[in-house]
Amino acid sequence: MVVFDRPKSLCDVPFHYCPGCTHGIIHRLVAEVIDELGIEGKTIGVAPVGCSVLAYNYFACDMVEAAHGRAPAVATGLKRSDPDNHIVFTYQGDGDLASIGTAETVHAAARNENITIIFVNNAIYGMTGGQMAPTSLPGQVTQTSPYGRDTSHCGFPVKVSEMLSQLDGAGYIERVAVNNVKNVRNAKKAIKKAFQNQIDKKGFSLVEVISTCPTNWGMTPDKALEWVEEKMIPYYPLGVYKDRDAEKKEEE
Ligand SMILES: Cc1ncc(C[n+]2csc(CCOP(=O)(O)OP(=O)(O)O)c2C)c(N)n1
Repeated sequence: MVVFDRPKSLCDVPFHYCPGCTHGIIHRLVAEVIDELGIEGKTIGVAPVGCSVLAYNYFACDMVEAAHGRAPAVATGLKRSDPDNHIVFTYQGDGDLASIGTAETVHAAARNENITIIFVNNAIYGMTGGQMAPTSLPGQVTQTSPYGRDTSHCGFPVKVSEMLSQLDGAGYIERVAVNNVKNVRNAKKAIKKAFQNQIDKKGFSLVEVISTCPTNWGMTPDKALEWVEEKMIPYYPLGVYKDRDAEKKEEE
């Protein structure tokens, strides 16, 4: 009996990610969802700039590379060119989505673009060597905040899910984590819903996944998982921030 297998939507190549980085788990969840929904033939992913820039090597579907932060704009074009036959997702880090790409993200949500965004928040710029990100926590030590993020001159983190949930255009926004089995299961449910919403033409869906970067956080993989539980989740509470569908049902 086969109890564990590689999803068809993941290519048979080793990931380049560092030990303890959770990009690999999130890739797997996205691939499992694509398989389960039977959309592998029509799915187009938009790969970002950041550690997951090589996502086009890993997902066995069509992939398009976007300039840093511009994935929601590229996804908009791909989706609108054939809305009935393209299932389009972006896969973006916090530097990508919440810094250089803030405008594209906010306006794609405001327009209620029928796309799915997987937003990987590891509170740091991973690929470029661990600089402070828009989501780095107050007090967090990074390459560019060696004494800890000082909010008096670096300002405060951007809470993407809270911010986007204020927009009438945003359909579904949920924050999840992948630091333990229970959270991984919930993350998969949220990712599946975000793709199903697109199939059902329900509009803009974004899943924020709290992720790890042991290398740039300067931690072992197990300490990084503890840091997610003790520091990140209290600052970025998990849960559904917006579900237009559920709100409509409540009103009825
Ligand atoms: C226009 C532009 N500016 C800056 C860069 C440099 N750059 C590459 S990756 C990156 C940060 C990526 O961080 P994040 O999106 O958080 O993803 P992670 O690597 O942590 O997964 C930056 C600033 C670039 N490639 N293009």
